[in-house]
Amino acid sequence: MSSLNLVEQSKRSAAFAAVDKHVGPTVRVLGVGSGSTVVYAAERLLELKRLNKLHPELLCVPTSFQSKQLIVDAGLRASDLDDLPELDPGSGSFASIDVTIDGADEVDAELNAIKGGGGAHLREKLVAAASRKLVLIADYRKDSEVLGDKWDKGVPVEVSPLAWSTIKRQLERMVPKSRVQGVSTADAAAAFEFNHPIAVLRQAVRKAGPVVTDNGNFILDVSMGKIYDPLAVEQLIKMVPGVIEVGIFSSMAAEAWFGNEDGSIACRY
Ligand code: ABF
Repeated sequence: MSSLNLVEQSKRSAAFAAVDKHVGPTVRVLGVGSGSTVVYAAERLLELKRLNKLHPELLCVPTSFQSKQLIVDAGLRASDLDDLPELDPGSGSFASIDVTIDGADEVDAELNAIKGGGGAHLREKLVAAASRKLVLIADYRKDSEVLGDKWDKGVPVEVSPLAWSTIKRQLERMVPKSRVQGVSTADAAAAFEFNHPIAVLRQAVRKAGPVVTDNGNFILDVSMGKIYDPLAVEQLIKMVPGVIEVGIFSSMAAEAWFGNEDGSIACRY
């Protein structure tokens, strides 16, 4: 009987299934996400490396300091995103990564995701955008119908420290209709549940003061209830001057793998 508890076992099952399906001898460049579920993906990569089931020159692109440590500890080679050539020069795609495997804080029925609970969503989104395919892995607590239904810590928004309180005020004036939809209030469907979002500066747990990301920025966690139109909300937040990146990944994931409470595995695609 595994010594892992139910949640950890479900993370591990999802991670192993996704790696086994997507990472084999033909994958030359792999994006490696951040968080605790990806730790199990790195465990499986180490096993596959030992079994000689990985490309001998596999390059891994990290999404955070933690991610790079996972790559190094698995005995794999790390590469920066900008050091990689396009995979399909002359095509419509600028992808330089075959596939990226990353965690998530919540995934809805249409594969939209909230990411950034760990504060790495800027690099995660850059790596995801440069990938032919983004595959999410998560435990059953992240499997949701609509964003904001299970994840109650708000949407992580990386912002410039220069004007974080001004940005906070602007985000809290967002309205769920009209300006979001670009049509009159009467016609617009609400993009999110609350009448106005609540933005909270993420504080560091041990030392007094705000969390500072790997990129030297602050994070506002923006609660707005259920998010009915992730793309509209992502775009609206992104438009606020000083917002660096939003932890809503609208329509970026090709698949999401979940470990279920009963030990089974589910793949949404
Ligand atoms: C990273 O890991 C973040 O985007 C996301 O917030 C977090 C998920 O963490 P965990 O896998 O520990 O649940 O991918």
